[in-house]
Amino acid sequence: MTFHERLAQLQEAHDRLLRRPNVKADLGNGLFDRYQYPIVTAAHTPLFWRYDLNPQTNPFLMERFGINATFNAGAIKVEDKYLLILRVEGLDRKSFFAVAESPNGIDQFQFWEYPITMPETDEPDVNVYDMRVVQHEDGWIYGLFCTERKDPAACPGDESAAIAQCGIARTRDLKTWERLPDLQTPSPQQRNVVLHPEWVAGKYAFYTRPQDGFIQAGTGGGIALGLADSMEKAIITQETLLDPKDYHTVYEVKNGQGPAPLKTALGWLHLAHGVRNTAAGLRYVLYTFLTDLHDLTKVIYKPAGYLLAPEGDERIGDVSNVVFSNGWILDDDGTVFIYYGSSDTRMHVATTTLDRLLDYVIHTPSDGMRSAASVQRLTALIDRNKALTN
Ligand code: M1P
Repeated sequence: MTFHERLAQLQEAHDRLLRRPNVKADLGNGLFDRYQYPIVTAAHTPLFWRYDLNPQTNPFLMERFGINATFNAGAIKVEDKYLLILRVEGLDRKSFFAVAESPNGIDQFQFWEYPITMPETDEPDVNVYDMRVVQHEDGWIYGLFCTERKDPAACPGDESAAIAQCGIARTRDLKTWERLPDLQTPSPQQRNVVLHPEWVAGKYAFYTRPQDGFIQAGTGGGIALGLADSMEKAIITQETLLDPKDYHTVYEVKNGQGPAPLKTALGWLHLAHGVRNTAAGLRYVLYTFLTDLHDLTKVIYKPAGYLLAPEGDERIGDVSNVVFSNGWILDDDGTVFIYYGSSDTRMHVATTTLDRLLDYVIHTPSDGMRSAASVQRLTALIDRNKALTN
């Protein structure tokens, strides 16, 4: 096959992938709909990223910049376009951010020509990932993300010890970004930090996830809230735990805020991930809770268990048995697009409505914390259903 024949075939396959309509999968659970296909994969990245298209310098038309995965995207709707700010990971394991846009939020996602050039601080990032994008009341769009660097205190020979901190950048158009100093908190490590979209007592409010080590949350047990006076030098001196990890739950090992919460008439609706231990390793699922409109540290409803867990092909990938969300979009008609990465490999969407999510969060009892309590709850439901048919 000639260079040009191969290129034509690659282009045809890529076009077909980008045009492929997505369809709702099966009956669903009444709460949300999954879709048949992932919405963004490594194969969605432009051919002109992956290939040198010059026959002189790449006669075999081979990939010169391979992409390993596209996942854990922040999300925002701007001028009728659904935008994902993806974590794109190359074959070299380094992640960077790139925007893909869709006209409808469920298919036809197409990458912008260039990835985001994220300015660095005086201490260069080794790896950046999992951006939460928030349109704040102050007029800026902020991107908060994890910046990872080698732990200077690592024992000799330990090439995996790292320090995770919250990087902060802001933009007006998602193309040009201004980097601000990293967030300072009392915790030695931070991941999954999210900016609250509104002022709180005239300050910026952050959901944090204090953790003792790079992987282990340790005593830093849960989602916390902290306030800072400015974004130009964001310093949190106190973190108040609002959603702790808990024994024998889907968030027994650790948890983390997903995207920024959605404001509803009944409270702030949160999406988060919870992590539990299994013999096969960690299992990541998504769960929800509602906090008080005025006291952001007060959880007023929290259904037992998970909202969404890895299913089918989602269960397999670079880090299997993981779903992770750091982006969702609430449309004007009440539709909610939940964007989630599966197994650190690809992006999916699930759609629902704000009404459904609120119905779920308010009417699903909280965790009874014992098997007997679950049986009691199930028996009561069966009794009520039997009474309907008798
Ligand atoms: O590999 C699973 C996830 O692990 C981390 O999440 P957490 O900090 O809660 O453990 C993140 O690196 C995330 O990107 C990843 O999906």
